[in-house]
Amino acid sequence: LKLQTMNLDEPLDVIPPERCDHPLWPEVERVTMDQLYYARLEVEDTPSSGGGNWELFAQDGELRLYKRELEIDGLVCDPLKAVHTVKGVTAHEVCHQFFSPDVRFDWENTLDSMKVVENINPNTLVFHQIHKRVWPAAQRDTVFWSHIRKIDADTLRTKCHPNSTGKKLPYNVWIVCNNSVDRPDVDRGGCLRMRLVVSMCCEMTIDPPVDDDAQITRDHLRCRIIYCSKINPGGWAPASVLRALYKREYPKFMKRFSQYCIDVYKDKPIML
Ligand code: 16C
Repeated sequence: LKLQTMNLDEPLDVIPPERCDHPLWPEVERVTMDQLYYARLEVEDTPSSGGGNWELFAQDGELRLYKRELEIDGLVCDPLKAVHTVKGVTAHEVCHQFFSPDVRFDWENTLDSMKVVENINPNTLVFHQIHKRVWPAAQRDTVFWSHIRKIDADTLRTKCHPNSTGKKLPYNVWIVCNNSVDRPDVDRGGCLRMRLVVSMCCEMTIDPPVDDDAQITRDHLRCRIIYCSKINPGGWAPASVLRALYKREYPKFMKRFSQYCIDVYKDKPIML
């Protein structure tokens, strides 16, 4: 039985991904695990392990945003890492809202249009998005696969944090990974095609701890959101406009999206 024909009501975390025979699947596996590792490296970790060299550019309460300046062929491609801690929501809930096409327009304000162009399996979709035009640059579009998964405790212990063994393990971790895919068949409609690698990694802790999951209420939930992005604008865009734009827009996005998740779930049963 192929995943494409499976019941969409099946909980996402019990779908064995290795059963997928889509040609993109090995890339989905590899990039998602790489992004999980990259996201969970602390900003102070050494450059040789993939961390370090981050420059704090915005801070507001628990929210911190870091950038690295990078230009490729004269285009600004600065990697971004944003870290936020929010209360009252689970890692699963936050990732579900970030992944689900049904609610994309409820929190995403960079879009003119969004379409699911392929359904790889219930936890992996291919999106085509046309973003709002930013003057004076040309309008951009993106085509990317988006994958959501729960990271089990064994994977966390053995693969994810070889250099921070003393650290308390989260109750669970969920990740959504978005990665550009070559799809010349998807009409650009006159846009320049941007390339991106984006991840939202959520680590959840129960604070204070409980003896039994049945005792968990929303007051116990702490969700650490690590949002990473690497975007190549794909063609001419003035560096100063681009840097001013992301410095203003990423903090707004992190605050808007996390508040949106809190509001959606505040009176709903907990989705662990
Ligand atoms: O991750 C986010 N959303 C996901 C679901 O939609 C998905 C999409 C990511 C693409 C976001 C890029 C939007 C750019 C719009 C216009 C670019 C015009 C360039 C010309 C400017 C002179 O993963 C949440 C996304 C939150 C976005 C915050 C706003 C960022 C603005 C700057 C983006 C360009 C960075 C380029 C490299 C430094």
